[in-house]
Amino acid sequence: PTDIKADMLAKYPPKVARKRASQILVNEALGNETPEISANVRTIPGIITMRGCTYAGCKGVILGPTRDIVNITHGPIGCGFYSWMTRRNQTDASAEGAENFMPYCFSTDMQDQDIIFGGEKKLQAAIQEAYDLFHPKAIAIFATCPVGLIGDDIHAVARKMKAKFGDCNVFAFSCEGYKGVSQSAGHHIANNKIFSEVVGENDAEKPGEFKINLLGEYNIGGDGFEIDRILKKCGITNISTFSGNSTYDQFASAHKADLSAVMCHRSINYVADMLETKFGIPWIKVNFIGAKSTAKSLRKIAEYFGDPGLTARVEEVIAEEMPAVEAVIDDVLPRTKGKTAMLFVGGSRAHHYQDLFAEMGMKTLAAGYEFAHRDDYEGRQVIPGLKVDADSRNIEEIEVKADEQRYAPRKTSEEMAKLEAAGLKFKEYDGLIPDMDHQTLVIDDLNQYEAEKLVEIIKPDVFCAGIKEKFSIQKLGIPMKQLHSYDSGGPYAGFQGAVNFYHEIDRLVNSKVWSYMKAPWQENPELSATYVWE
Ligand code: CFM
Ligand code: HCA
Repeated sequence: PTDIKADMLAKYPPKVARKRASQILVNEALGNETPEISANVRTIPGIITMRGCTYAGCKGVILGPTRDIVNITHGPIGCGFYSWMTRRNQTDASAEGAENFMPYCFSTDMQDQDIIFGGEKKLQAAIQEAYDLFHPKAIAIFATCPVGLIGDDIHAVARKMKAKFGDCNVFAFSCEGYKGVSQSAGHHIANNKIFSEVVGENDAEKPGEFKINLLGEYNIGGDGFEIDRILKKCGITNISTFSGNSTYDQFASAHKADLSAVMCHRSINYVADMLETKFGIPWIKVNFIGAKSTAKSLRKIAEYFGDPGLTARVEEVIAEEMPAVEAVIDDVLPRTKGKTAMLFVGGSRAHHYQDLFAEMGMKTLAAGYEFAHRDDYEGRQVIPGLKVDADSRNIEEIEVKADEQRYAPRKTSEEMAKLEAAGLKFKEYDGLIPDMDHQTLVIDDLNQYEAEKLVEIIKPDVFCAGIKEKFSIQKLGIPMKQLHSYDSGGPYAGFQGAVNFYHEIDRLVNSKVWSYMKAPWQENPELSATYVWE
């Protein structure tokens, strides 16, 4: 692996090589020692990164899956158009009277004259038009790069319209694409605003004995539906998912839950903290990717509530669901065992999906995140030592205190101590590095050049990443699986999802089609050209 790292850096100019070297790590995690990686830093100009922008993280990722908020992109039409239904986040709007604005693309469609003379009037008119047409519960406004550059005061417009309507919450996000080094800043901007503007708005009591919030689950390919099916079967009530298959009202009621279960640590761990600080709701890390991980997560939730009836029910559900999963494992394992994978995805899946591959006897040789922070790699214990740089300072921090009326610790400190002593870990995430084998590669913000180089050197049996990587990898003759949109497949979460994934990967890694494939220039030499510089 050390040679592979050197090989990947060989072509870079010295300064670039030095910087990339700190983001490429040969895993030597041993015992309590986790090596340090450089993460959440700017991509070097000129490099073709896999990352997206802050607006994408705010509007597309966090608010995108909420069906009854009208999301207006304030900016040139391209930003709205590209974030229009590209993420496969599903929603269930089948209930009587349910509102669903997700199929729409709302934008102010800024033109040159709006950039020159300002776009606030146009934004105000767009909000009014959306209100008149749909009378939604809430309207959200998202700033794109030019809005920040010309200084439109979107928050003032939002306040004015909210006051004018009286029956519609209007709020705005300063999530200009350049605000942070990646999507991650957009998550933070989105979540802070949802926390301060929406969470706690609805104090109505919620029925249910064991009430949780599922944080950081976005219902891609129907994952959230499968998790909800399992939770329901166990008798666990999901008050709100942030933000898969969600509604405005679910966010407004999140403070009524008694536990937060965190799936994607990167996009939402701070909301889990804020829910605890303000309302007294503890949080644990869960992972519903992988059948064993699903069982483990359910047991963790049951352990927290400490109710013998719930514990028994959870065991029943696991016992009911596992035989179907094991039957498929027994079938595929002889064909998948010993195969290898590489995973380069966002800020949590490059970690979570390793559990699914492990269940199939497959080894992850290299993995990394596009935009996760050091705590997602090394574990939460590094948070106090993280440097606050110019980019992180760009994101507004909100101050959260215990709510005077509504703060109520869900467990006494003795009960919490007892659970901890029994092994239930609160507010904890160990990160990706300690879970990976010795001498594997961990790479942050992998780029186009390095992806191709890695594949050329290691030739994994499957490469997992996103749409921008898909075709360049396939052209190298390697099966490629998208772990963002799942291509057209999914769900992959929970028990039934695991079965879907085993079948899909078995099909991919055992297909002969890739070895028969020839690139166009190999097939038709006349298509290959030599560029002559004159
Ligand atoms: Fe969390 Fe996500 Fe991800 Fe993410 Fe994303 Fe996504 Fe992802 Mo694409 S919130 S970090 S910003 S799990 S959109 S649902 S698939 S990169 S690994
Ligand atoms: C985003 C969304 C994305 C992109 C996926 C991809 C998603 O980052 O803005 O590159 O294939 O999951 O849809 O991560």
